[in-house]
Amino acid sequence: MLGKIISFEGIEGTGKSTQIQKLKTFLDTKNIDSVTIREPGNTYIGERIRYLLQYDSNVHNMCAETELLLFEASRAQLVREVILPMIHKNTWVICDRFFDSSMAYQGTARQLSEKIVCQLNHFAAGSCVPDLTILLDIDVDLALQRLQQRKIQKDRIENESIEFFKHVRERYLRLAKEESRFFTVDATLPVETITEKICTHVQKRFDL
Ligand code: Z5A
Repeated sequence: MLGKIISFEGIEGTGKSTQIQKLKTFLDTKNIDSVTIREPGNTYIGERIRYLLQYDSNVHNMCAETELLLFEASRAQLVREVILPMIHKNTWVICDRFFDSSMAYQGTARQLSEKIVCQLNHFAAGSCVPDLTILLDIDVDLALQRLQQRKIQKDRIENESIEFFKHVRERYLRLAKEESRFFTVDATLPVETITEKICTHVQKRFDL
């Protein structure tokens, strides 16, 4: 039997990392082996790409096409080095972002061809499609306020305009309407309420 893939999506500051840890704890109580991973990253190559994409202070002029290809390169490595081996061991994989991020950020907000993003997503992810995608949805201003409170250094993409993140959010909401694998949760609710909604949904969806 193959392990399931559950991805979390949303603009920054929606609480993805917080809820991923809570879902992992819930799966532990059900005796389901799981790992948490993040995109970009989680392999040597992926972490090097993450640094280049987000924190390298020598990067000032990365074009959108390069950005997309770097996210896809990190994804291709992650799928083959981590995700496929894990699901073949019947371990569930909880992903902090997956290919829907490329559609929302590079396809819509960076205005690249959605057809090309879709083709590259398929090329990089191969047969790996999330069994469930949890979209944490929040107003952009509120999410940015949360990030300001966190007071850690902003990365290259976090410095984009509010308009940029509004486009990302709108595309996520459209994806959630188009694809039945999505479950959208109001990310302004208290942490515990969101966890309860997610765990109840996972329990029902996978008959746990
Ligand atoms: N990117 C892309 O462009 N294309 C791609 O294909 C991929 C990614 C894969 C990766 O960011 C960047 O790469 C991201 C998209 C782009 N860029 N941006 N900008 P990352 O991995 O560094 O981080 P992130 O994914 O954007 O998430 P984050 O900033 O770490 O936030 P989060 O994980 O969603 O939230 P959190 O850390 O759990 O919570 C944020 C704060 O809110 C924290 O202080 C919490 O205590 C608080 N919090 C959480 N939940 C609540 C609730 N319910 N109420 C109140 N406060 C809360």
